[in-house]
Amino acid sequence: MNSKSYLGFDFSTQQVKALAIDENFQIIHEVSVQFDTDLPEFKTEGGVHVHEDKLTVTAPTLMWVKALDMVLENMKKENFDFKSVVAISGAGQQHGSVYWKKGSRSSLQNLSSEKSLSDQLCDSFSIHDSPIWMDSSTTDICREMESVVGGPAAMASLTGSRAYERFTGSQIAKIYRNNADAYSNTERISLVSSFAASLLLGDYAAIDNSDGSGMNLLDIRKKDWDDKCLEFVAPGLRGKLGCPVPSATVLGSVSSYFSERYNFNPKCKVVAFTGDNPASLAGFRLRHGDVIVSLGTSDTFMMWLDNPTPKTEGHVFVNPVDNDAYMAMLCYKNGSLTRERIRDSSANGSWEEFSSALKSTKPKNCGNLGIYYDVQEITPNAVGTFRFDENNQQVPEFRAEIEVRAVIEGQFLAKRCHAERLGYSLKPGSRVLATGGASNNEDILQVLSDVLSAPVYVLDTSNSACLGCACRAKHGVIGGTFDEVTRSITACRLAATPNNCTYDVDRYGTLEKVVTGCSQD
Ligand code: XUL
Repeated sequence: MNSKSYLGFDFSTQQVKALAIDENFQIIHEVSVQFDTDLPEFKTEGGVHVHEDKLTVTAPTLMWVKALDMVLENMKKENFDFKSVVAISGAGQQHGSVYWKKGSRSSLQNLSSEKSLSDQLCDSFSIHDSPIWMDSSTTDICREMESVVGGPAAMASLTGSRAYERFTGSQIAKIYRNNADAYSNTERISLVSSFAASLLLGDYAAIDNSDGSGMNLLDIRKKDWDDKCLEFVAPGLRGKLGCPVPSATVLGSVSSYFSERYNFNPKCKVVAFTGDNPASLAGFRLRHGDVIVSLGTSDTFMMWLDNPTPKTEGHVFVNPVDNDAYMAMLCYKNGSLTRERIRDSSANGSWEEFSSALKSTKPKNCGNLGIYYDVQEITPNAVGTFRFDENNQQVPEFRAEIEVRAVIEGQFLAKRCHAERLGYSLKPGSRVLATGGASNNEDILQVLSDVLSAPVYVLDTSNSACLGCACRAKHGVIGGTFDEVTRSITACRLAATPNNCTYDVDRYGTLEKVVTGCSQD
C-alpha cells in the first residue's frame, strides 16, 4: 500500500487510456474507455465526426471530459490505489484544439468533488466540436500563412514544418474567420494534451514545447510563439495560448477535486502533457542517433536530432525528453497496403513467398530501384509507380522477386534519404527500433537493417504513449536525464544486424526528384 506509482494517460483519437507503473516500471494497472462504444451518446465513428464536406473532422470536447470521468470511476471500482501516485503525465492526439469559454478557469479552480467533471464543465467550451488532426479543410489558410512568413521553406525553418491543414494554427484561424464571436468569447486555447492536463490540474495547463511544435506557431529554436504567425492567425492569440514550457515541467499538484473524490495524494504532481508521437518517443526510450520505424497502414519514421534542418517534408518538434534537442517525424501514406499489393501481385498473396523473394535477391537489387505510391504520397507529394533499371532508365515492370525487393528497399531508402535531409546522421551505436505489423517479418527487417546500416530491434508498442508518459511523470519529479531515469527498463529484442552493403542514398534522392517532377495525377 505504501509503494509508489506513476500514472500515464493517453487521450488518443479513439479512446482514453490510463496506465500505472511501479518504481520498477512494471505496469500495475491499465484502464481504457472507447469513445464509440462506451460513450455512444456522442455518436462518433472512430472517435470523430467527419462533416458533410468530408474535409472537416471534429470530436466533441465534452466526450473527452466524460471519458476521463469514466476512466477514473473504473479505476476506483477496481480499487486502484490512487494514494500511491507520485506524479501524473499524459499524451493527447496531436494538433487537436480546445476552446475554453470565458469564466472557465474559475470553473476549473472550483470543482466540487460531489459531481462529475462533465456535469460541471458542460458549459465551459466556446466551441463544442474540437478540430482534430484528421481535418484537412484549411488549405487556403495554410498557403496564406506560409506566404506571410516567406513561403513554405521559411515556415518549416521557423516552426519545424511547412503549414499543414491539421496543424493548430490554421485551425484557429478558421475558427476566428468563421466564428469571431466564439473566438472572442474564448479565454484559453489548449491542445488536447494541455486540455487533459488542465482537467487534472484544476487550472489552465501550459502547452509543452514538443506538442506546441505541431501548431505552426512556435519558433522551435526560441521556444516561444512567433509574433508574425500569431498575428496572421487571430488577434490576442498570445494571451489565449499562455506561455509554452519544456515538456518535463512540473505544472503543479492535482486539483483538490481528485484528492477528495478519488483519494489522490494532494501532493501528487502533474507533469506537462505532450503529443502522442512525442510521448511514444519517450515510451520507446529513443536515444541520440536512434530511429523508430513504425510499419503500419501508414509508415512513420521518428528520430532524435541535435541540429535539425527542417524541410518542407516531414516535421521537426522540440524533443519531449530533452528540451535542448529535437525530434523529427516523417509520415508515409503508402505503407502496408502497398506492401500487401506487391505481395498479392508478385508473391501469390503469400508472405512466405514474399520472404523467399527477399532471400533470393541481393541487397541493392542489381541496381533496380522502385518507387511505389499507390495513393497520393505526402512525403513527397506524388502518386504513381516508377521503376528504374541499373542505368536509371525507367522500365515498365520488374521480375516478381525483383519487384518484391524493390518495394521494400524503395520504402526504406526513402526514409533514410528524407531523414538525412532533416539533419539525421547515423552514429556509432545507433539503433533502429521497429514496430508495427511488418516488424513481424524478419526478412523485411533484414532489408531495413541493410538500408539503414544499423542493427534493428523489435519493440512492443501496445502502450508506448501511455508508458512513455508514466515514465515522463517519473522523470519530471526526479530530474536528471530521461535516459538515466529509465535505464533499468528491459531492453528490446535484436532482430537483424546489417550486412556491409553501402546503399546509394543520393541516387535515390535524385530519382525521387525525377518522379516528383513527373508525378501522375
Ligand atoms: C501527427 C498526427 C497524428 C496524431 C494522432 O502529426 O497528426 O499522428 O498525433 O495520433
